[in-house]
Amino acid sequence: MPANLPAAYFEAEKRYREAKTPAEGISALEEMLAIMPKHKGTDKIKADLRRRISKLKSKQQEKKKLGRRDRGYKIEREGVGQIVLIGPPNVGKSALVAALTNADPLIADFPHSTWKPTPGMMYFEDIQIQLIDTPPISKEYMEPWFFDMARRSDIVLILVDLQTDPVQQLEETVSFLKEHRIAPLRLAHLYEDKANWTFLNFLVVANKNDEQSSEENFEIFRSLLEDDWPLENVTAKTGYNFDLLKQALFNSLEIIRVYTKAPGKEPDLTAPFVLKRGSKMEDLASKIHKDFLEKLKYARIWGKHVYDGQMIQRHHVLQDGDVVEIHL
Ligand SMILES: Nc1nc2c(ncn2[C@@H]2O[C@H](COP(=O)(O)OP(=O)(O)OP(=O)(O)O)[C@@H](O)[C@H]2O)c(=O)[nH]1
Ligand SMILES: [Mg+2]
Repeated sequence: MPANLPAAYFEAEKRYREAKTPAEGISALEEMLAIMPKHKGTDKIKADLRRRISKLKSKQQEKKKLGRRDRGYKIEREGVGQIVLIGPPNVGKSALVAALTNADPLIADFPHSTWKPTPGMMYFEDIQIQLIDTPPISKEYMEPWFFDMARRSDIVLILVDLQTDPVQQLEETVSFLKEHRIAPLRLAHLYEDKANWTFLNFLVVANKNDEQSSEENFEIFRSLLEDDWPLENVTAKTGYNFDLLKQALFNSLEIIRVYTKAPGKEPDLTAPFVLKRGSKMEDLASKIHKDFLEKLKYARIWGKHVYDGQMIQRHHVLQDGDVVEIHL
């Protein structure tokens, strides 16, 4: 305990010890948290205070049953997709978000260091994807916003730690999400009553692949999984396999990038139009301008699955990387 704490801290602590209701305890703990000076030496104590607050809040919630919903944090969408990182404590969620994006969440060698969501933007080639760092899952208490945030996202990235017990961590996280009616899209057919469920793309990522035997560990992890999960492995600390992870996230978003050009000019390759996979020429036209859809006569296209300058009609399905010249 740092020695330079003001008297008010000890008064709050006394109130905490003498609290008769969870509400009194929470208010005292929150005061202690607010008084605690901000420096590295107090991070652990603050995490411990937050854990105690969580515990009391879970008690309080049991009492209230379903009280009014705390809207909590709502993170504005930015970029072409939103990915929420979910997992047990200390697996490296904050480290991964810090390494892949411009965000700077606290990374710490003790569990429960994160207690609020932190968004950051990750570049993938010429587009940006939003990643959100979240607090660890906990059976005791989760803030209600956590699940709303997960449901609103495009992809759930489940992070596990290859150096501890990744199989158990994955099982726990999946069953935790299931308890809150969030399940993988590819298994949706197994659910009879789909009405109250949210089905999302899941990607499982094994972090801390930086031990000597880690490739082997990863193969063992893969072989131990009962289900055929989409899997990647990375090392947040070194950036190992980040390219593969970014590509996998882009693929899971199921989007394509299409570039436009004016006749006789070079294409503008700096600002792609982003469309859902399977989109047609007419979808691009209406995205550019509402009048274009009506006026569209034909287009010429350059890309992997066409010959250069091929003429296409409005029902032509576009591919990632296509360059299109629109004729009105
Ligand atoms: N060896 C190794 N350690 C890592 C790696 N990534 C993160 N760590 C360490 O793991 C610990 C936990 O990292 P965090 O990013 O704080 O983990 P977290 O999942 O955000 O933890 P909570 O917020 O408590 O849930 C820290 O000591 C990190 O330095 C990695 O790739 N390799
Ligand atoms: Mg964290």
